[in-house]
This record gives sequence, structure tokens and C-alpha cells, in this order.
Amino acid sequence: MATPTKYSIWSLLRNAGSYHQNWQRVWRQPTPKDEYEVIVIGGGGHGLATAYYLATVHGITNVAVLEKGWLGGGNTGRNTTVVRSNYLYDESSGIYELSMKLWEGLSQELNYNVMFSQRGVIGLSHDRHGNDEQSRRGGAIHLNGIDSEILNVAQVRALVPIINTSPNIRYPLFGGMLQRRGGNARHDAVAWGYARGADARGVDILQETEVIGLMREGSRVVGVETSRGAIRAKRVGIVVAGHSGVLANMAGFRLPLESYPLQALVSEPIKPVLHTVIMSGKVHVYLSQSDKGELVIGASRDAHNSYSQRGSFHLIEEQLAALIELFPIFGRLRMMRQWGGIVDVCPDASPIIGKTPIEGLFINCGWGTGGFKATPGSGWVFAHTLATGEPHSINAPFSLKRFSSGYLIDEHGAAGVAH
Ligand code: FAD
Ligand code: PYC
Repeated sequence: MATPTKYSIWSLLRNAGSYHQNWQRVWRQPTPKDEYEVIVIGGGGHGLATAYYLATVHGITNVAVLEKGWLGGGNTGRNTTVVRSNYLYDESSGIYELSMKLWEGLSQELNYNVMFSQRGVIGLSHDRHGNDEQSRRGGAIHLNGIDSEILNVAQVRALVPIINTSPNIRYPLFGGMLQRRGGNARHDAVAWGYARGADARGVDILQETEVIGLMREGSRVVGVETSRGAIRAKRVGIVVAGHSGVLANMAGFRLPLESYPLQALVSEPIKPVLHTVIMSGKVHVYLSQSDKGELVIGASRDAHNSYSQRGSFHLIEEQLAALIELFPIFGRLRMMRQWGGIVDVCPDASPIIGKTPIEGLFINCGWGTGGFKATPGSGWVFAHTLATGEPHSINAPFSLKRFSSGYLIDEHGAAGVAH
């Protein structure tokens, strides 16, 4: 192990004693301008990534990100950080694999450690039917050039020695589907890294600035009303996850999605025992172990619509029962914290990224329980859409129009545990 240097001990003491007073701001706190070329509503990962790629890929820096609370205070800072690109349909492979490729270079791109850890994601199967379904899915994923391996029980056990392989449990283990390039990332670092990169290129990040109305002239959006006054813009992008329906309502149209609470919880920290992400849609639980040693655990969303950032108790009870069945070793582990976020779910469990019925107004929403993994790719294609006024070929299939054309992209199976 490396010995701490004199410099790092001194630096640690100096910073600990300074109460952060002399720390440099990571992004500015600018005063809002009267007008921007582009306004992005929502300072989660997707909104910040959009602003970053507008500046870096399209050279558009006269941009403001408006966030009603603090950066990453929505689902970006509340999710369980599972990253993978093993979706069924070609359209989904396009967007999720673009994201995966961006994840693979993101810390270098942002010069900010987003702690992307490709520790592998295993979706378990518990019967012959589940295994057959995974084999077909794995084949389709392969055809799109994305890694996917079908595992038998012995192969799962080799990767996860603590898993219960007894044939006498309610849903005995049958096998699994592994994406080795999947894993986890540090969620709030993603927001901070994109924010710092965008700010450095001139983007104004305006926290505590709530959008309360949209300004229109005829059929065109010309700006937004905010809690800090009106701000004009040539183009506006809505990226507010669980509040997408609220913003669409302000603009005068309806979205085919519903908002639900989705919760997660973490255990007390323990020594490293779990080196991959495990998901089971059958017994309904998923988990990973964070770098701090806590188990990060989740399961289904609530069945009712709500804007409350909490989840129902019975779901906690059910997911912990499933956890103990799969991992009896965790039977005496204490749970430390629980929280919820509001997820925006479309009928086909795929996002909407593109134009709205209002000219100059674009929307990126409907990521439901699975949008963290898509943060870089979603930002990249939405920046293209805002910069050019037209969708990129990767997000063109995810238009609002698919709900009238019938060209749905049903990814409920890939959304898995949480949907
Ligand atoms: P957010 O981070 O929610 O950002 C939207 C922002 O808009 C918020 O900060 C909000 O304050 C702001 N806003 C809202 N209204 C206004 C307004 N009027 N004016 C200004 N700002 C406004 N996905 C995965 O891929 N893997 C996972 O493991 C995973 N686990 C999850 C676990 C939980 C418990 C939850 C809740 C979600 C999970 N997700 C997961 C889903 C993922 O978190 C989301 O899809 C993703 O973070 C959405 O990012 P975003 O930037 O669009 O939204
Ligand atoms: O989309 O992989 C996912 C996921 C895991 C937990 C919540 N969503």
C-alpha cells in the first residue's frame, strides 16, 4: 500500500480545518441573463449532459440550465447507479450502447472521476422459461454487437460465491445473463462533472430557479417564466423526469406517461463480498455493493401515481424477503437509509426524446426506472436535437409521434426489476 505523503497529510489537515471557506467554486453562480439561445429546464444528469454537449460538440455556449432545487437533487442523486446496455430492440441498442461507449471514456472526457466500475451486471433466471427468454434476448443483443453471456448455475456461483444455490428454496436459481461491461458509477459525480465542464465553457447553471410557466408567441415558445423572472430563449428543452407531465401541462399538451415513486435503500457498510450487480425480476430484488461497503438495494416501483419522494413499506418488506432468500448471509444486516424518487414511465417503457407540438420546444423524458445508464447518450442526442432543431437518427425512433403511429418500442422486459 502506498504511504501517504507529507503533502497529502498537510493538504487534508488544511482543508479539514478550513470549513471549505477557501475552496474554489466548481461552477459559478451567475445572474440570469434576459435571453439565451437555449434554455434547458432541469439540472439532473440528463439536462447537464445536454448543456455540456451543446457547448462541446455544437459550440453553443449561450445556454442556461434552470434547476428548481440543487444539481442532481432529483433522480440523478437518488438512483442505484446500474449501468448496462443490454436492451432488446435495435432502437434501444442504439441509444444505450452510445451511452455505454460514452461512459467508457467519461472520466477522461470530463477530467472528473465518475467512478465508472465495469464490474458486470447479472440478471438471474429461476426457471426454464426465464432461461429460454434470456437466451433469445442475449442472441438479439449479440446481433447488435453488444456483449451478453448466458450463464448456468455453476458460472453464476463462480462470480457470486455467496448466492444461495439450494434447489429447495421458493425460486431456485436456474442461471443468468451477464453483461460484463455493465456496472455502476458514482451518480452525483456525473452531475457535478457535466456541470463543471459546461460551466467552464460559459453555460449558466441557475439553481433555485423554478420554471413556473412557458412564454409563447403564436405557435412558438419564446422563453420561460421562472421564480426569478422571465427569461427569453430561441429554443427550450424540458428534461425534468418525474415532473415532465407538469411541464407539458404548462405548455398546453399532454404526455403519454405516468409518474410513480421508486424507492431504494442501503445497508450498513460491510467488507467487500459482492463484486457484480445482481438483479432478479422473478423474486424482485436487485443489489450491488458500493465502494463504501454498503449494499444498495431496490425493487419495484409503487403501483400508484404520486409525486411523493418515498415508497411503500410493503415493497421494502417484500424486497428484503427476496434478498434473504437469495443471500441468507445478509440475514442479520441492518438497513441504514431509505429514500424515493419520482419516475416518469411511458406505456412501452422507452423514453421520448424529440419535438413537442410547440415550435422551438423539445422534450427528453420517460426514462422511467432506467435512465441513469443513459445519461451521456441522452444528453448527446438531445444536444444534437436542440442544436439542429431535428432529432439525430439515434433518437428519431423515440418521438412522441410513435404513440399515434403505433411504432412502440416495448422494453418492459429489459427494464426488468423496477418497472
Ligand atoms: P432528474 O435527475 O430527476 O433531473 C430532473 C431535474 O428537473 C430535477 O433536479 C428537478 O428538480 C428539476 N425540475 C423539475 N421540475 C422543474 C421545474 N419546474 N423547474 C426547474 N427544474 C425542475 N436508472 C438506471 O439506469 N439505473 C438504476 O440503477 C436506476 N435506479 C433507480 C433507482 C431509484 C430509486 C430511482 C428513483 C431511479 C432509478 N433510475 C435508475 C432512474 C434514473 O434515476 C432516472 O431515469 C434518471 O436519473 C433521470 O435523470 P434526469 O436527469 O432526467 O432526472
Ligand atoms: O435500469 O438497470 C436498471 C435499473 C436497475 C435498478 C433500477 N433500474
